[in-house]
Amino acid sequence: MPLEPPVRVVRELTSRGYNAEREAVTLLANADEPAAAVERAVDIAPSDALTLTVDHVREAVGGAESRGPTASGAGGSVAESPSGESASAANTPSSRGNNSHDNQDTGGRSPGETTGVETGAEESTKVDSGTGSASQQRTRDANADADAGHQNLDIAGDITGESTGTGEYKDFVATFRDRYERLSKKLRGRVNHRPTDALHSMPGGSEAATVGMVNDVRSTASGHWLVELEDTNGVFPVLVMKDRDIAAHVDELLTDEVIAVEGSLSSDGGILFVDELYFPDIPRTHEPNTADRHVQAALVSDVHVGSQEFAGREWTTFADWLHTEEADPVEYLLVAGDMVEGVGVYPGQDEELDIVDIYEQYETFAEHLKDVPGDMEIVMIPGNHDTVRLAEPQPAFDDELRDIMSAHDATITGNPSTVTVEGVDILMYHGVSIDEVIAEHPGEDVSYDAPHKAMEQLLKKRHVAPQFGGRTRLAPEKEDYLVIDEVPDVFHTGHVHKLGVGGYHNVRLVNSGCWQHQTAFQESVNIQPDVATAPILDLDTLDVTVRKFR
Ligand code: D5M
Ligand code: FE
Ligand code: ZN
Repeated sequence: MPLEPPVRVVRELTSRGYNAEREAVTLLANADEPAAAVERAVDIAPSDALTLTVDHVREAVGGAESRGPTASGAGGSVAESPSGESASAANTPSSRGNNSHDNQDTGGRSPGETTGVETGAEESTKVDSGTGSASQQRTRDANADADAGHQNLDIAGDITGESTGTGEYKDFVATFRDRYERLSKKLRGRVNHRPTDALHSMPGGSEAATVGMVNDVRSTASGHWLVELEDTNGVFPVLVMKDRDIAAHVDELLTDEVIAVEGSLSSDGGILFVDELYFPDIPRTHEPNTADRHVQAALVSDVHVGSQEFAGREWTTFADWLHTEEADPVEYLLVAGDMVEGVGVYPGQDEELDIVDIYEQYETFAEHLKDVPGDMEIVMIPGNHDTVRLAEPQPAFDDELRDIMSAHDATITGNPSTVTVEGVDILMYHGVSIDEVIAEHPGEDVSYDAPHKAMEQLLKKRHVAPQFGGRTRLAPEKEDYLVIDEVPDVFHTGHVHKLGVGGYHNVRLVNSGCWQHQTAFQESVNIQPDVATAPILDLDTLDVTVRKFR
């Protein structure tokens, strides 16, 4: 049993401005005189060191003084750990790792159909795959060098440093042209498509198909749906009859998304009667990548430091838990935007600010980040409350903010970005368009209580923010960075402050909750935020365990 709980050691180090590797904390907590060991380790560490390493501590405590963590009773070393709850969303996508089971038929049950999140279980009954605490001792020494260089992290699709848009009309044309090109490519194989100008010259009554961007959706006097599709050659009206099954899909349409339709031309050739409607979608056969060892990532977002409602106590509980043996496999922390509350984001927001200076907000956020084990890899993208341009794609934090948040040497990238962690492709997107998908979607299945259902819609449309001109602000760029070109293995969003875990065609979907208690606005619209929940993703199975820290 350690003489000093690791969390107390962490506090002590944090108060002296140090971040520490978990192994270092364990060693200190197990030293004969932890307080003295902390003193010596701090003395030994160079004054410009941000992270206290195992080597510093070894030097401080000397080989003989340190005892390994006890194998018995994990509870002993987590004396101040949360009485958290956990639940598992199992039923994973099939693995294609080295040890993958042969061509399993995944056709029957996609994770989306089978995954549920139960949040009632006690921590003691958690569904964590049965690894005993004795075997959970951190053995990361061997990996220390690898950890240092972000070897297991790769970034793609990041706008940072690539922005060329000037906001002029011609830039928007380029963005939309690129969107059309890339999404129509995904649809062209499925229909024998004709450009809109060719449709105009086909004889009435012909069978025809086209791929277009949705310009407008209207209902006719008799209740049918008239959809105007646009391609690079012009526009063409198509009609979906209200009694057809596909009419349900019309309700899901957002303007500016790209679809394909197939049917027959009217006798005068002026309109296409639709028999089939296709979304770019992702294939059901997607086989997700998985890590080849047991390693986990905590997927969080919406920390909102600086808000009076920031759940600081709960964040601390979470950070403390990350120092426990139980959290040993959690080597990555992904933060999907809204690090801070920001200033002037919504009318009247200043009345709910705890910290009014934006830089002070980031400084305080950085302090909270220091509570997280120093050897965790952190990835951050901005959200709509952060200090980067609001229009998407959002570039990563600038140098000044990076400096403020430098303690962890985090990977700081744009919104959206695809982050490859241990071979698993995770599409991170803050999630402003989720508000829009929920607002526009007719059915009750897509709601704030099921944000992952809105995420399914985004995957189906192969675009993280299909609709232009609504809540989601888009920046014109040479390319459309918001197209979901490659199928991710995991889609991670936040923004709506509601927890959602699901799956769609073998892609794991996670919408993080938040670290901000209910705001006056949320109260006015009756949104109950999911505060202090941390979905923990198994990178080797893509299972998710939801942990609560309140
Ligand atoms: O967004 C948190 C959630 O609350 C998201 O669904 C938007 C919504 N929200 C919060 N405040 C407002 C106001 N004032 N108007 C409209 N929608 C709002 P977040 O990005 O954390 O503010
Ligand atoms: Fe938020
Ligand atoms: Zn947000």
